[in-house]
Amino acid sequence: LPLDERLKRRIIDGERNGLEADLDEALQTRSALLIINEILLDGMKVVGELFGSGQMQLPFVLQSAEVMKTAVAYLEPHMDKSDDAGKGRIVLATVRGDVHDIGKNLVDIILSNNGYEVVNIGIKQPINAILDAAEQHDADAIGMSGLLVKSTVIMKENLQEMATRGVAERWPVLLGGAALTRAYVEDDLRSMFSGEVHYARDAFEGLSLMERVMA
Ligand code: B1M
Repeated sequence: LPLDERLKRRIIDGERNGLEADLDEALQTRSALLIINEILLDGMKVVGELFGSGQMQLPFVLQSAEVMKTAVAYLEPHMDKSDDAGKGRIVLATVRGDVHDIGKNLVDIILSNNGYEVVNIGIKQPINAILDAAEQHDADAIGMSGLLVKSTVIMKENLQEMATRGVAERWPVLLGGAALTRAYVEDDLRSMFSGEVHYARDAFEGLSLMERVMA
């Protein structure tokens, strides 16, 4: 198989033997970010489709996710880092009941490499923990990730809870994850939330939104 196909296959098959050698080869012609965006994420997309259509069982999805994480960790030192630092601080979490963290961790990497301080508090985080961390670290923004349809409802509840506590205007909120849509965030959620809430389609939009809310 050609290199790109081979790498994509490694994600789909959850096969990590020889992964590093293939990544090294890919790095000779492309940046680490391009490899992630154009090849590896394509593989994860196929995994999602196979799982969604019942052609792949959960333990194999987990294996694919592990190979994806290994690949991202391997590529991370090869990514461009800006010299700026201290551009702002964001608390990042996957919401309550949701374990998906590959996307959230990519957002962490992209923001960290571009001068932001990221307090990544992990998966399955209830709103209490998110707000406590934002308070404790004197965050400039809050980022919530969630991939399940259920998580989009939880995000709405989280915004309601922020309003109830009187902190809706205290932190701009960035939302991302596969089950969200721009319309849901920018129409439904914005109409019920007095603070700032933004939708990020991917980690790069997360970065440009962070640039915007910090401006
Ligand atoms: Co799960 N899973 N999963 N899963 N899984 C999905 C999400 C699903 C769509 C698969 C499917 O059916 N086709 C489906 C959800 C369906 C729904 O809700 N309607 C699903 C399901 C059902 C489940 C379980 C319930 C399965 C079960 O137990 N029966 C279970 C849920 C457990 C739980 O959360 N309570 C489950 C478990 C798992 C694994 C553990 C096996 C594994 C996760 C491993 C891990 O993350 N550590 C897993 C995986 C890998 C997936 C798929 C295949 C791939 C997700 C992924 O990592 N994508 C996924 C299929 C899919 O998404 N279509 C699926 C790559 C990643 C980079 O993309 O996270 O979307 P993503 O991030 C993107 C953007 O969304 C954005 O930036 C990233 C790209 O730049 N982004 C942000 C994300 N967060 C952001 C935050 C921001 C800004 C941008 O600012 C704050």
